[in-house]
Formats: sequence, structure tokens, C-alpha cells
Amino acid sequence: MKKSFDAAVASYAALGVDVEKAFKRLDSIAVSMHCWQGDDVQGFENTSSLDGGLAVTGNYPGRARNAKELRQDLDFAMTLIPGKKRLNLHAIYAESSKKTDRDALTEKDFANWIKWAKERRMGLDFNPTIFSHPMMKNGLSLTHPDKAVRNYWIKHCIGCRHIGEAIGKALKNPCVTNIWIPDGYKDTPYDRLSPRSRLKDSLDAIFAEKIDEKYNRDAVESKLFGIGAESCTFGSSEFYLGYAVQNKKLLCLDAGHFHPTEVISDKISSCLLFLDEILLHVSRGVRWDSDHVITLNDELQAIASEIIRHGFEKRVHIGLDYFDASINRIAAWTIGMRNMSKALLLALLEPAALLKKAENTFDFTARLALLEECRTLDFAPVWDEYCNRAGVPVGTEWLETVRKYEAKVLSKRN
Ligand code: RNT
Ligand code: ZN
Repeated sequence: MKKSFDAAVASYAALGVDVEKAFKRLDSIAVSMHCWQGDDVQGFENTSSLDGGLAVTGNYPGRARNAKELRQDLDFAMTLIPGKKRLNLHAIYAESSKKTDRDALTEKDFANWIKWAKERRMGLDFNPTIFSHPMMKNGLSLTHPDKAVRNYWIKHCIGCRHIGEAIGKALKNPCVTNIWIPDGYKDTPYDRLSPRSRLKDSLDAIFAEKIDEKYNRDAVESKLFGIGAESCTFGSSEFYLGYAVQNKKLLCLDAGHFHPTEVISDKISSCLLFLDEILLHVSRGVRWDSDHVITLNDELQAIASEIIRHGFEKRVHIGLDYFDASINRIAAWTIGMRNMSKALLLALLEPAALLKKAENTFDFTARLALLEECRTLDFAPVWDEYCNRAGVPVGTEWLETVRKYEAKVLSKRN
């Protein structure tokens, strides 16, 4: 292994690329792993079934059924994933001592998670859960014409910002709190303006109180459509881009929330000319589904390259967002997280100086040639060495480890 790594280092050096520098930079970039892959976005309320246009398909055995199991699975998955990690939580993962409705949640309901993250020196991110709940009336929340419905969700979101603040303080690491709502219409609306105007007012109420950005950062997430909200989704791309720019919020770009040929990689540079920071939900849309496990495809690579080429890693918060219940859930996390890491490493290993030179001299032949050669440079030994140094399994070894965990732990769950 050492020999092939040394050879790879030399071949990258010949293109002006420093592998050790790439490792160092990669180590500084955190990726927020979404807890909800572990339990099919169920949470611990044990009441409503999943809605809001979200669908988790598959019935692979071994889903985490409670906080203890979810943390056990997360801990195990994280032994298979190199690099700096954060955990992304949703409000439905509260562990309340007595039944607490969402609009009454406080940091106390997340004490176990905060303790867990602190022990692991890991950052946490947070999301109000605005779906799968009886106060979702007519499929609407912050846009509902009934003030009582809007107020319920406004209160929930305000509570979540305070939970984010408490998390940020406890962990000495800012928490990104992201708001996404499914509100929209299945069929053609007459009035698209009023619901959007109500959404704007609801957000203004939610964000009225200033919270120190040192602890909590607010993000808003757009979507083109969801199942059951195909004709009009109020929280659209234009809506939230405008809102984020005007109110200095983070815009959350989810890779699965746009037209099928529209990519978020091309949006990052534009957004960051007008916004300080953005949040990514790295996902993979497949036809009507926005949430397949991310693969190392062109778009994932393009997302990573956009971040790395412009040194955006402090301004782009990377989070994953997908859910697949048709395969082992720990493998789903591991595949996606390792892919994100691979894409970032590949981006760090691009012959940046040569590519810049080619572009700046209008040598598009060299640019295309280099970009294509990059795909098959000596990457595998470098990735293996990165995993090795991080103390995680190299190559497909991790799959065997998952199989053992499945036999020992997951298969005992029903
Ligand atoms: C839904 C959004 C949202 C959710 C999570 C569970 O389309 O992408 O981010 O996936 O909050
Ligand atoms: Zn998302």
C-alpha cells in the first residue's frame, strides 16, 4: 500500500498537486450526517406517519426504533467514515421526559444528544419538523390562512432557533437550524401570491428575535415540488433566494429540489456573491424522488469542486439529505458520507494551476483534456491512505464490518 501511495503522490506532484496539503484541508471540512437515514424519518414521537410529500420506500430490516439504537448505529457508522463529521438532527428526535408537543420543545429535550455530541467533540445541526403532525392542516403550515395554524408552527420554529442557540453554546460550535416546509397545492392554484405573502410574514415573525450567529445560524430550504404538492410549492427557489438575500439568512440548496436537469453546483458561485453562507443538502434526485443515496456522480463532483476551487469551505455548510429503506441503513450512511469525502478529495487533487492557466489562455483543449484525465488519475491509493490514516476501513472492507453488525445487532430488531 505504501508503495502505491508513494507512486500516486509522485504522479500528482508532477501535475503540481500536493497530496499532504489536500489531506490537511480535507480534515478541516466537516460534513453533517443526517440522523434521519437511520430510522426512515420516523423520529421518536410514535404518532403520525410520514407525510409532507416525503416517502421512504423499502422495508429492509433493522431500523433504529429509539434514541439508544439510533445513537448506537450512528456511532458504528462513524467508525467507517473518515474525516470531520457533524450530526444533523430534527425536532422529532427529541427525548422528552413527558409528552411534549413540538411548539413546547426546548434544549432540555435534546440534552442526551448534546451530551453525546460533546463527548465526541462533534458539532450538531438542527431542523424544526414541519410535517407528520396533526397541526399540518390541509397540508399547510406557515402559509395556512388560519392564524392559529401558522402561529403553532411559528412557535415551533422559534423554539428550534433557541434549541440551536443552546446547542451552539454547549458545543462551542455554531448550529445551523434549517427550515423546510412542504406547503403547496396538488393542483393549479388561483392565487399563488397570498400563501407566499403569509410565508414571508411567518418567517419575519420567526426571525424577529436576533440570535447570536456565533451559536445559531438560520437557513431556509426551497423545493420545486413534493408528492401531493406538484403544481405549486410556496417555498420555491425564487422565494427563498429573495428572502435569504434580503434578510441575510443562509439559503439551503437541496440537490434534489430542482428541475431534473438543473444542478445546484452551478448555483453556489452565484449565491455566494450575494450571501455570506449557504447550506447544502447533498442528495440525489431520481425522476420524482429527491432523496436517493448520493453516488460519486458528475454532480457530486461538481458540488465538491465548486467548494474547493474557490475556497468556500468556511461559507458552505455541507449536509447530506436522503433516505433509503431498501438497503442496510448504515451502509446507506457510509456510502453517502464516503462519497462526499471522496468527491472533496478528488476536488483537492485537481491540478488547479494547470487548469487555471488553460482557461485563462483560452486553451479549452487543454482544459477539457486535463479535466477528463483527472477522473482516472492515481486516486485509489490516495483515498485508501486517507482512510487508513483516519483509522477507518480501506476499500470494501467496511461492508464486511457492516454485515457483522447486521448479524449481531440489526437482525435482532423487528
Ligand atoms: C424535504 C427536504 C427536507 C427533508 C428533511 C428530512 O424535501 O429535503 O430537508 O428531507 O428535513
Ligand atoms: Zn433537504
